[in-house]
Amino acid sequence: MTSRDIFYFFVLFHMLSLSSSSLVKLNNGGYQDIVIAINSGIPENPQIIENLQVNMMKEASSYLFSATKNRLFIKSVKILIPLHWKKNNYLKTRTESYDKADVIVATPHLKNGDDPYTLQYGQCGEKGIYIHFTPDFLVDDKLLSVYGARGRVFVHEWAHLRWGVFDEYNSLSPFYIASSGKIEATRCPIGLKGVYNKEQCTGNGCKCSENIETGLYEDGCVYVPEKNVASKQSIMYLQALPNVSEFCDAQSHNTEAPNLQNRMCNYRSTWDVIMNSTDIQSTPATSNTNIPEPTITLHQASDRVVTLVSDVSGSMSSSKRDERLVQAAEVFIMQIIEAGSSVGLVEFNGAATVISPLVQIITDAQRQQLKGLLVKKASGGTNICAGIRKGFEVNKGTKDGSTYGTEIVLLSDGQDGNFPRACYDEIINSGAIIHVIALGASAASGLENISSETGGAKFFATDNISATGLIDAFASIPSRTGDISQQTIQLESTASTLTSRDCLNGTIFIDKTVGNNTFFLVTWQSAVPNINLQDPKGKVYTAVNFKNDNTAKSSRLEIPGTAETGPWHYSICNGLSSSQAIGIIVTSKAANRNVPPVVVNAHMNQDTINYPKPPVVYASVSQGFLAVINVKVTAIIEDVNGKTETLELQDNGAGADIAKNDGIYSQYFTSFSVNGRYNLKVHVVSRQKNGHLVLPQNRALYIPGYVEDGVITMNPPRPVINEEELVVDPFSRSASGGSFLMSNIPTRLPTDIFKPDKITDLEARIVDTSIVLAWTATGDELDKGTATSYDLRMSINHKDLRENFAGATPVNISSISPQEAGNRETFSFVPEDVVIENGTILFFALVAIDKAAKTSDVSNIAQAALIIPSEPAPTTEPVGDSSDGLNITTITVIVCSSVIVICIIISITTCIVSCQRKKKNPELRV
Ligand SMILES: [Ca+2]
Ligand SMILES: [Ca+2]
Repeated sequence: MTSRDIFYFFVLFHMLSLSSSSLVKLNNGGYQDIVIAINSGIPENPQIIENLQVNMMKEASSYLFSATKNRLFIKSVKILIPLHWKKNNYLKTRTESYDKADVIVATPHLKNGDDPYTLQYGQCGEKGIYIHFTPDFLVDDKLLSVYGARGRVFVHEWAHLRWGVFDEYNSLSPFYIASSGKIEATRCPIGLKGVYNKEQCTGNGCKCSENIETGLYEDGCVYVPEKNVASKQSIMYLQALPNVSEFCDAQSHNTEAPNLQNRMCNYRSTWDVIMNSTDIQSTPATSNTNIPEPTITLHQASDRVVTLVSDVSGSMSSSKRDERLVQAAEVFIMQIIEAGSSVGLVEFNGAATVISPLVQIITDAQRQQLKGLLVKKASGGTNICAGIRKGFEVNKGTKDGSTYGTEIVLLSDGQDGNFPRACYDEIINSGAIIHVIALGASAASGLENISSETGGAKFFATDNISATGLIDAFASIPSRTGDISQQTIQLESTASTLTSRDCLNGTIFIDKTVGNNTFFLVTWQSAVPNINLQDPKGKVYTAVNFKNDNTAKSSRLEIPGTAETGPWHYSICNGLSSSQAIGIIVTSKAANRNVPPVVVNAHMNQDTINYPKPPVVYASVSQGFLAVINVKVTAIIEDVNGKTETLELQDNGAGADIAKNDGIYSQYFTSFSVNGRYNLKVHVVSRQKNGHLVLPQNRALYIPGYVEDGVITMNPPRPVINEEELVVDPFSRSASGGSFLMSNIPTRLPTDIFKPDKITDLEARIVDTSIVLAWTATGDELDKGTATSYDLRMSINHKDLRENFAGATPVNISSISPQEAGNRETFSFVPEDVVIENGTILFFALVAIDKAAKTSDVSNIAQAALIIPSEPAPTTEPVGDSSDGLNITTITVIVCSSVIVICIIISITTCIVSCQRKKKNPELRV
């Protein structure tokens, strides 16, 4: 191995440890550089910093150490202070930023409670995106009895974020019928004691009754835990109880509870999943329990400093790259970069040149000044390190002369054998963030690594001139401040090569969350096209209202003030006798500082995907910290040759999508054919008022109250959000999801690559003498296409079916042929050799088989139960006023009077559907 090989080995190794966007490192059991960022919208409050430092992180470290059985602790934490908080000799930020922080502290825009939660939508064992705490959670001590001590809550959330485990409670499915026939609260371990009580009640009105239709406790009934239980488990259920200090393990795990942990992790315990994480696997337990206290440092960003470092080497003249660069850089300067930022310009080929030192954007004049310096050019070789060094030089033109926390936007189309080797150390030591845009098929391979190492974003634009990839990249460079009101939001981005007289027509919806600084930009190749743009009130704008720019080859209209809300129709026609590529890009900003705009963020499950691991596309649509559901999300994936694939992303809880109605829209991408870079772009459109806001999932449990020495003390009930505030106006959004790399794809792909994806939403019920089953069809290739057949099995024992599917009783299901993936399947049959009678509990699971005889993993297990209660009149045991009133057994054996058919489905999805039917919007209750 040469020294160069060793270097690249090092770089590669370093990269692999940084597959998520987090910059956290694990070193001898200590987590280093956990980033906690405070949102810029929060008024200055030293108590937040104090409580993070003194009470949360120190407590979290020792709790974490004991929870991981003397392995892991917190070594160092960086707290990022908002720019507008007064200067206090805080350290300068380097590559840390709000948008890449592990933990964010921010206020929810609707007063919807203070539930801490983790944004997590990967598979079992995969890392989450971030943890969210509200300022009230951090400073209001009254909330300690609702969520438990802050350090403990941190560890609960850290387990979601870092090890990909899920909650053991389920606010949508709080009760279930156990194999024993008893009603149980969804929890782990099952032995954890408590009582069933109404949340809002007084005196005798607190008794819980059973719902005659479901056989479970009625709405408003909650499980109130006993405070001083001996059990040490479980942190993913009730970390707030004083003695709880461990995760549920294989012995104590409750496999029957209808929670996300069981569904996502195939009925494994949380500790089992955590034990298999690389964090635990790489860290032996220690006998030395004397762990150091975490080092906590405070950092504050300065005003934004960005230098655009553009490649002008000879190859930039091919495929009009130089022209398209000027066009896209102009959009960045005129529309994207926020006022107050300082911008510099550098060009490089074999050597680098400063085109402009830093200019602070105050008015439009500075934007015009910078724009005037953009000229298309292309000659010479490619020396990326020279460009970056020159960029650092420009960025040093700040007050303190440091590159820490400054940014470089690096665009290159060329190969450079010396990159990043020749400047790797300088880049890492600079403390600067480097965003990269790779252009064309032969851009240097090391670009993305540099972006990941420095916390930057990465994009790829092809040479397809009728695509908007390059502008999308510039438009999607994140504003790192967390000040969403200043962030440019793309509403539309589309382009096409139009023949003579051909038109690009469409409608975009401007909703009330956006509308300031709205720009309509029309790009063209040869001549200004005929433009007709009509606002919602019928006002028409034509090409004469647009400012035309012959250098950037674009026409721009800025709408003064706040743009009219509603549909804007456009028709852009090529008036030439020859073809030309024409595009339209619409950007806007928040209409109101205090109302966060609806945004979409898209990305792949990994930056580098090694065949045959299936790539997954994710798009999260949200407003503030609420998820937006029921909207249409389309992903467009473009390969290195410009070939595109369009996918409708789903929020249906089937296939790649782990949870229904959580505002995370997902889909597998299976139609790849070549290795190399791909780019991802998403469009979101909601044409009617179908869009709806819901609370995020994976929230820490809001503990309704406690039982202590036989006395029930309830916490205040959660606030309820006004339904009207949750309706989302029609809107349009567009965003780049960055680039990803596919590798190891063989030249000759097999005709069948993937097995059908696991079915995760099987449900079963008993209707008279029949069993009725329903599930979402999976596909031949994961969740694509049509499987060939199903194999359905039943058992009277959950464990037997789970552990030995092949040995369970087969059910003849040959009468149905699978439908195309995504469709709802139903199947009913009368079981032979089983008499359906009072007390019958049956379990079902199935697999799908494809054309190549590949078999899916075994589905979730669905339960069908028939309980015919014999006791008349519904009653419940009074709680707290009898000596054994706290014994759950005495409560759960009491059943309601009429004959009921009970259907319990061990699937979150089903509950969401049924709960919504029962209650108009259960997610509103927080
Ligand atoms: Ca989803
Ligand atoms: Ca297949």
